[in-house]
Amino acid sequence: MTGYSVLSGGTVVSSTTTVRGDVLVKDGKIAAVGEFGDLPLDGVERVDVGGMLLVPGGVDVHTHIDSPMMGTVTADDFESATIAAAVGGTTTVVDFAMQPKGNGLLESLEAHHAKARGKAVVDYGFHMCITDLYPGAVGEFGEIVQSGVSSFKVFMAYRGTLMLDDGQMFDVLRQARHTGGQVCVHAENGDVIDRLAADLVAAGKTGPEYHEVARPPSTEVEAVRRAIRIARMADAPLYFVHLSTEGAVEAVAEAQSRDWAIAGETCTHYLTLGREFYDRPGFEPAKVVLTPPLRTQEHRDALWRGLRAGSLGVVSSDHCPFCLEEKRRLGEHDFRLVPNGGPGVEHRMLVLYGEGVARGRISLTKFVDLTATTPARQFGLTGKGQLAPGFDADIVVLDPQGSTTISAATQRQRMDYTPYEGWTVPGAVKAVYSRGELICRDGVFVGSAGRGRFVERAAL
Ligand code: DUC
Ligand code: ZN
Ligand code: ZN
Repeated sequence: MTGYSVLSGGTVVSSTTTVRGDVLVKDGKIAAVGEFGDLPLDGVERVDVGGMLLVPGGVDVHTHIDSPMMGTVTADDFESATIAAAVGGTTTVVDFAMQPKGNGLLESLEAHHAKARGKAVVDYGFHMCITDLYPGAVGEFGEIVQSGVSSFKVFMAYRGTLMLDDGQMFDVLRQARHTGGQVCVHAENGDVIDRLAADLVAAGKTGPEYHEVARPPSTEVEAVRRAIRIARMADAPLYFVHLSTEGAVEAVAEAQSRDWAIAGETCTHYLTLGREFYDRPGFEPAKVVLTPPLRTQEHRDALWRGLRAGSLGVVSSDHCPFCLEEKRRLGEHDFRLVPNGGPGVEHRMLVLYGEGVARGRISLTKFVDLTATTPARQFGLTGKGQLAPGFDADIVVLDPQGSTTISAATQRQRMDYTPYEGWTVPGAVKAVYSRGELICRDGVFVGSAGRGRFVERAAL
């Protein structure tokens, strides 16, 4: 027994190349990538992956697992969310550790660690989500970054609960830069949204379909442009989460053309689902009470262009699951109370493969770049996101001839719906390896709870 195993005869995809080859694995790491067919590999366990694509395990840098939000808690715990991630081909998540108002940053972070420990089935990291910048809070940034949590998230919306004002955002940016952390921002003009929403409710427009009306594209674009200016004043890099509009892509591209350290992500649903969802009858639109909301085709086209041009570098899921029944319980009579978010970690890889690669919108190498390589690099996951010697052997065996039908009845995320109900997408995840261990076979999770490790991420 040599401890080696080899996945042989597949097509190995990186963010830049697609080559026929084998992947040699030892002790949970990739030992070599090449053609080993003629070598006498005695005692090496061989797995035939002929006809299959071998891609790096997905890195989803935007999830909210077991997280308090809008008077409730997201529906997945670390076990169910990471099993869902695994069966969908994602082997690392970076989750938002929420600071409940009134609680300290370090104590909130520790509470989130406790939720993940013993439960996560894939590797995970955290961003520190700041909702309450109490005196002395920035003094804790150094310790947080040193503990491997090298990014923070702030909100420009949800005044009174999550939002920081511009001055506080400036403080966070400045101190994050000093401590080697980066800041992620939710960019929407929350005050304008609150007024638009209040007007709608006052006019009796209380249904979930009005969530979209209260959050027009300009509320995102204005906040993106303002946040870029504030980041420049603080001389700090900035990463935009969940961008949804053409104007936001333009603002980010403009900043990048000036060589400013501005990065942006969009999410699977903004690329693949349209605002028409809000025209569905009854309470159905609540399924896509996501923030920001779904947009028109024009915006989707701009997002795809942004991915191809490189101004948007990451596609995340923004997995923030609330069951429809929970949305109804809280917000049936007032859309402002519907918890904002939906499921996505399970289907990010395959929906992007189907809608992106199979439809010719992005190349296979770009798919790998957006789902694994750039998110890992952006967030200091130095051992993840590539099938190259020395990297963790997080490998997805993807059957390009296969197909997958998405349904709430069969999904592993702990949810009573999926916005992709009934979709059949090209591609199937045949096997998933995490640090060399087979954890999924033919869509069935075969790993164990608690095997996932907290990954300390590098500072900037
Ligand atoms: N922002 C997120 O990143 N996720 C869900 C809700 C929100 O406002
Ligand atoms: Zn957000
Ligand atoms: Zn989110």
